[in-house]
Amino acid sequence: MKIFLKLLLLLLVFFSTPLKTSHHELVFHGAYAFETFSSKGAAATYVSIFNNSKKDIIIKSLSSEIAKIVEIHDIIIENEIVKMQKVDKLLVKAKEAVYMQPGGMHIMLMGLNEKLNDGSSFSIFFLTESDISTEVKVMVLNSRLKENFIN
Ligand SMILES: [Cu+2]
Repeated sequence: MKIFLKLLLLLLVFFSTPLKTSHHELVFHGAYAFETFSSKGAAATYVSIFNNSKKDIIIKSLSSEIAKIVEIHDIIIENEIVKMQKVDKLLVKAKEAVYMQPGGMHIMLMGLNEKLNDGSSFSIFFLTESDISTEVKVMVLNSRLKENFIN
């Protein structure tokens, strides 16, 4: 019964549409994360964001059922040490795109509520400064693909 309820909740999350939807504003493409072997800790997610509109758009917050904290991180090099830095507001300029990828800008899921399983998917909600929420489905990929990406 518990499993059934969980499945039902998952289905509801997948098929529900955000309250406010906007077309031709931000388009999210190819969101993915790698499977994790523990339900604890953090995981990174990557997505490409396209702004097809004529105005700059700022993403002010992210959320997901799968993690307690969802942040955008950038990679900076300080005194030859690679560090992650939180991006409080992500500017996606008019007619431009932001590409996230391993080794660069990424979405950090902290305090995972469950293990990310190969072949499954989950949602992240992106909220813009004009309070438009967009649900983005993230595919969970096999961790073996990760090595191929980095090398
Ligand atoms: Cu990070």
